[in-house]
Amino acid sequence: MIVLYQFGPAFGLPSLSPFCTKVESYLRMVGLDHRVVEGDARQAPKGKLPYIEDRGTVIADSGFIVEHCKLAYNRDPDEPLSPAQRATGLAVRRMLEEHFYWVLIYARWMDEEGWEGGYRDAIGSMMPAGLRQVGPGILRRRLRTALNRQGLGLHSRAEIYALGVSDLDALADLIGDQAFLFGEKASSYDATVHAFVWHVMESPGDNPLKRAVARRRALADYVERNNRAWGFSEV
Ligand SMILES: N[C@@H](CCC(=O)N[C@@H](CS)C(=O)NCC(=O)O)C(=O)O
Repeated sequence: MIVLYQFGPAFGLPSLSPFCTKVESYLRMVGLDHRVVEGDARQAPKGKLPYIEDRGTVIADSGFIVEHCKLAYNRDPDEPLSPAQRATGLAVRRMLEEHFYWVLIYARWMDEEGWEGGYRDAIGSMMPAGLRQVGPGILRRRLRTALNRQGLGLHSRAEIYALGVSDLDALADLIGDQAFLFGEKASSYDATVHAFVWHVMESPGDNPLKRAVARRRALADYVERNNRAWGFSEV
């Protein structure tokens, strides 16, 4: 059985990390048996979660995990997609994982609304008792440096959120009134979209991203539909 190592649950989400939620969504979508274990990024092969262990093989990175499962178990929900749909799916995935992710980092770690609103405590609760007081602040400083080096952190609060809201608006326009990103059947790209939008909805505090999801009803409906379809309602 596949063992999925991920960050623990928080705010009603199955994991604090959208990449971990993405993998769990995919595994549920394609009906692959798996066991979820709380992992430690310091022990992870690439220093990040998620990673999986599958019959003695360890695979790190959500994208490589999905590719492995598609091949090893012949569970490729993207098979019916046209080349143009796959190209769109990949572009959407990259937008969320390589750009929007940093906006989410800002909302959770840098914006006082998210940090004081519950994120600091959520991070602290996952640390050993002796580190709970100082640990979150140390990680916050490291992430501020990372965010500045990536470039997003150099913008103003209003600019960062405007960039994120334009990603969410693009998603809402793409989904429209469809059940999933490409119609009536879910694809692996839905695992990413579902995870990131769900993580916005359940982030602590108030911010323009949450307001954008509330304004674009298609997004909230999409998440609720996916949660039901993949049995997340009882998380
Ligand atoms: N490209 C990776 C990204 C995974 C990732 O960024 N994980 C973060 C949590 S959201 C992590 O483990 N961070 C711990 C660290 O950097 O120390 C994937 O798709 O799995």
